[in-house]
Amino acid sequence: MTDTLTIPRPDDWHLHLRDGAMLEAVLPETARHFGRAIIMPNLVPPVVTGAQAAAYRDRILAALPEGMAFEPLMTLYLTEDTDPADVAAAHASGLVKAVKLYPAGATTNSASGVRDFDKVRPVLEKMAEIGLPLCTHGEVTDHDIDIFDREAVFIDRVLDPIRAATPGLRVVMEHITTKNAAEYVASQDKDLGATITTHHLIINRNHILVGGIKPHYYCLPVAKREEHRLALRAAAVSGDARFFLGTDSAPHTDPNKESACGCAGCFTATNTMPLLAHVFEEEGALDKLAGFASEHGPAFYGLPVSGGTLTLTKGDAPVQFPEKIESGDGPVTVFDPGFPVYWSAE
Ligand code: OTD
Ligand code: ZN
Ligand code: ZN
Repeated sequence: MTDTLTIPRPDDWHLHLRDGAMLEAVLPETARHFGRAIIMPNLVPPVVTGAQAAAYRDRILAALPEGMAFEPLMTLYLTEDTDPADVAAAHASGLVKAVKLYPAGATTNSASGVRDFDKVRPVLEKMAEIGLPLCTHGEVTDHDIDIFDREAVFIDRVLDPIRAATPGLRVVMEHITTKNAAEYVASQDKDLGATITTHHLIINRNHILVGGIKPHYYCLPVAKREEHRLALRAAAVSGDARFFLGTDSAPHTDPNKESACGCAGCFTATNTMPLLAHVFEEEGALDKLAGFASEHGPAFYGLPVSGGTLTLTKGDAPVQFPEKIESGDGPVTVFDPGFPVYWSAE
């Protein structure tokens, strides 16, 4: 038996491409299936200015293999010194599609993020005025807040106050991992959206910790209890246009993952679309996949749906995805869902 599903070409509304040799290795994995992606700015040093974003976009396009079509949608890394005029110019030129808020220290390469939210108020006000979305890594970093509670506390202490103080600011709560976030987003207006990753629809915290520590399932925000995973699945297949795909595919080499202090990040670019077909089929919601992966994101960002299509095919035998991809920096392990997948994408 073979099932096929054709959807408009999907986009990834949260992606880490890195730079240099890693960029070269991972870019084709995304460009094979996706039309566009929101490119995270957490390089070392971060992409802070419009000029840096333009240079990074050129490096991405230069790394794109001949014959592949892919549009990087650039973002700026918000710092306490970000200049509202530079942000407005980068937006007006069409270069930049969002600004990224990292609470300082929340995740990989976020040391230059925001400590004092009052300092970025002029930038947020400018963004509300010009309709430029704010993407948020929604976790507080207070040492006394348990890591499993950091997303829920961020909503109360940071996100809700910022939105109340900045009417008209469009915000994407990225890579949501809790029922609390799904419920908060669903209870708000259309100025708030949320991305959901592939891996958070598949793993809960037991996958990381039961039977030995699994570094390739460790990412931030860390996967939560099963009830949260189920709430994310319900949101993803709900058809509610505020929820859309952002893989947060975040490559690290195996030595950097399999270490006494392993890096956070799951690399899902290679098999995300087949995994999503599996998940949506399991939920009896294959008809909702086009909305989640291809339509809701562009609608939030005010862009047309990507041109072209992607066809997902379910075969009789499990698909063998590569276990690793090779990069000039070393091997990168591809996310293993832990169950057989019969879907492939082309
Ligand atoms: N989470 N790893 C990374 C970023 C994200 O919070 C994120 O966006 C990374 O490696 O850049 C991760 O686990
Ligand atoms: Zn993040
Ligand atoms: Zn990310």
